[in-house]
Amino acid sequence: MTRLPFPVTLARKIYTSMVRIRSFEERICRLYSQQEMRCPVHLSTGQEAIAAGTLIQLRRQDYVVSTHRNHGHLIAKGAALKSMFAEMYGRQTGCSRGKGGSMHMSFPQAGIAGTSAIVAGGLPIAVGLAWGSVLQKNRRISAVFFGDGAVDEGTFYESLNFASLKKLPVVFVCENNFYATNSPQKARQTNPRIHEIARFFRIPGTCIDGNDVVAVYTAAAGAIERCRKGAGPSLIEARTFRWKTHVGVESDLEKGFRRQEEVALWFRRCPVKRFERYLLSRGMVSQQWIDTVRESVDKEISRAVEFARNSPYPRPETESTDV
Ligand SMILES: Cc1ncc(C[n+]2csc(CCOP(=O)(O)OP(=O)(O)O)c2C)c(N)n1
Ligand SMILES: [Mg+2]
Repeated sequence: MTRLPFPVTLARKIYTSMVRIRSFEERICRLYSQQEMRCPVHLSTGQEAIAAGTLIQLRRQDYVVSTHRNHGHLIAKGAALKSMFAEMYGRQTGCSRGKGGSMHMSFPQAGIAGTSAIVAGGLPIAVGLAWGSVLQKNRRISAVFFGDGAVDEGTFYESLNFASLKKLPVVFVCENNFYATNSPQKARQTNPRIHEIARFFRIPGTCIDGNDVVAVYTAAAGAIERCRKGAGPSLIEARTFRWKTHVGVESDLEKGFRRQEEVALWFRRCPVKRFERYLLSRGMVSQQWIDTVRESVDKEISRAVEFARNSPYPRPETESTDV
């Protein structure tokens, strides 16, 4: 891993953010079979470094737009775990009043304008928000996360073009996990180097190891700085891998879409463990500190689940409000 470009206090915050994302989704896996969470779930397990390394650097009022695989982005940007769990459980106290479920979470108090399950649907929304910021001179920037599947859609190119043309403050973050559902990138795209596409629109594009949170932080810092000084958008291609099946809490190995060796290789590159080893080996944290973080996150999640389960369902007469 690259050298830390930030103080240890920040490293600890980033590590904690990654653990909160990982633990949130591990808890979903444990509870999902009870059939109380009835929405489909797309887990970001294995991809935590991208959300944590980028979003720790945004201000609360800055915008984030996300996808069907959104839990990490919400958590890293500051959404409350209890209102996220309540949303998963379809309760009135959920961040989308229990009417969105996992794929349609929003948390405007922390700049999370919305999440779209339409592949590439978030890109023009983020560009529109950024344009609004420029027109209103409110200095809010937008970060938009999307998968390699979004690059198959025309609106990806339109969004890059318009953002570049108007020099909009947008950070485009492509989480290239090499698959869109079960379709490998090489079966869909002529050029697998997504970051190169940005150059045709005169946007700087970089490719990084998305499982190295320090590399993510550094690339995002450059992109955010460009936005803040009015120099326009950037695109980051962060290469990573999802550990679970496309949708649901199981692994998909038995289905044969991905090879055992490929998945095993990425398990060894676990972003959380990697950063943990990095911090421990340099004496930046102690094992005791790690254990305390994990325990307190675990308790926080238990409280959030309790809150969700004890919350009421939305009343039938509110069916068409908030939508
Ligand atoms: C416009 C559109 N087409 C198809 C789908 C069905 N669909 C849902 S997720 C997905 C794959 C997305 O892959 P990617 O963008 O790489 O994100 P990942 O799931 O890998 O995080 C598809 C095809 C959709 N939701 N929207
Ligand atoms: Mg993908």
